[in-house]
Amino acid sequence: MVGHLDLDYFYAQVEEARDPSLRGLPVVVCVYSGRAEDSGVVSTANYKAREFGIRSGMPITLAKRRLKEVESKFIAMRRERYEAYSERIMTLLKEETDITEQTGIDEAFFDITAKAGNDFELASGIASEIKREVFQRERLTCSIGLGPNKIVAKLASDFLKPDGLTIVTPQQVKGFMDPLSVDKLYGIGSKSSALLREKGVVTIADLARTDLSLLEELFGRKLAVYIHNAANGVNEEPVTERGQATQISRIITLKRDSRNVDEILAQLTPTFEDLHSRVVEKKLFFRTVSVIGILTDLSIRTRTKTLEAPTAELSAIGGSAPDLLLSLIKESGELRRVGIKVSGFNEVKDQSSLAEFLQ
Ligand code: DGT
Ligand code: CA
Repeated sequence: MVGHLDLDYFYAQVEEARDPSLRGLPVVVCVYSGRAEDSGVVSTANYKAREFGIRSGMPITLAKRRLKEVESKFIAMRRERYEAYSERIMTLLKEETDITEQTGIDEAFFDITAKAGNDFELASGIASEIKREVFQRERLTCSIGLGPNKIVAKLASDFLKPDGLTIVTPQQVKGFMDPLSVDKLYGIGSKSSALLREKGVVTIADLARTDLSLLEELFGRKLAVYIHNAANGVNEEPVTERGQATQISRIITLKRDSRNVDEILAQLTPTFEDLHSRVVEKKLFFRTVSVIGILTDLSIRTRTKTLEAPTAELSAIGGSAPDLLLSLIKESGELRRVGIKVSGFNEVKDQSSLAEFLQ
């Protein structure tokens, strides 16, 4: 018994929850690049704004043009705020389900086989309860899909949005999946679906009927088998709890392309504290510090330093960055974006007992 939860128009909905005066207006959350006024892209938009054709990834200038005639609200993305909501909701989900596998900032699979067995009515009650709790605690709506496996659950959460609850029993799987377009299937991106369309494969029903040999030609053996099974509603992949983060990073876009160390450091340094506070929050010790450079041709360069011992000190980040950046720039052209990353984590296991001891 697998579920998939996806928060509705997540970043924009968080902004609405914090500021009720936004309700009813088109709300657009933007990632401003800082280069020129209004340069950057739309991160997401609420459903009112989507009625005007606003989409994730669209240039902010275009979104503003489309909303020129109506009262609307453009807000700069506040990632930390959304992460805090996400963490609380994922914790809630862990309390309500047997296994939770977070797959993005606003989505997760969950398994409730131990709680509900094969009883879809019981499972639907649990899903309604999760929706109610999320709304009561955070004032946010989400959409949930329930099915016999991950493939079906994911399709189901996407089927009815916002605030949806879609239940697909094993008997209903085929009828539910058949008419859907292949690009809805988890693991099929726009490139793969374009390839399939060329072969006349448009719906999942078409895909389910397609010869495995043709799929192998297009995608190779391994992916072909996965896709063939998925299209037939078959997927055995278990919901598995994910481990700790393996790296934490911050990346910024420079005000202008540059290979001047001082100029770049001046813009990168303010991100160190933010990065460091994430490390502290997650109670991690890091062993490596990296500087990442994204060049004007969008190629990526990295320089990494391994520390003598794991640490959680801010000074280890600030102390390593200049040399790493210098060495990176020596062998590269102008940077467009630059980032800082820590990894090689050791969890601090006894934090609470240590805190008690110190008291
Ligand atoms: P939904 O699920 O269709 O109701 O709408 P969202 O906004 O929750 O969309 P989703 O689930 O694909 O993405 C979750 C969040 O991730 C979204 O609120 C903002 C962010 N995001 C999604 N796509 C993009 C993108 O293309 N660029 C940026 N910067 N952020 C994105
Ligand atoms: Ca979402």
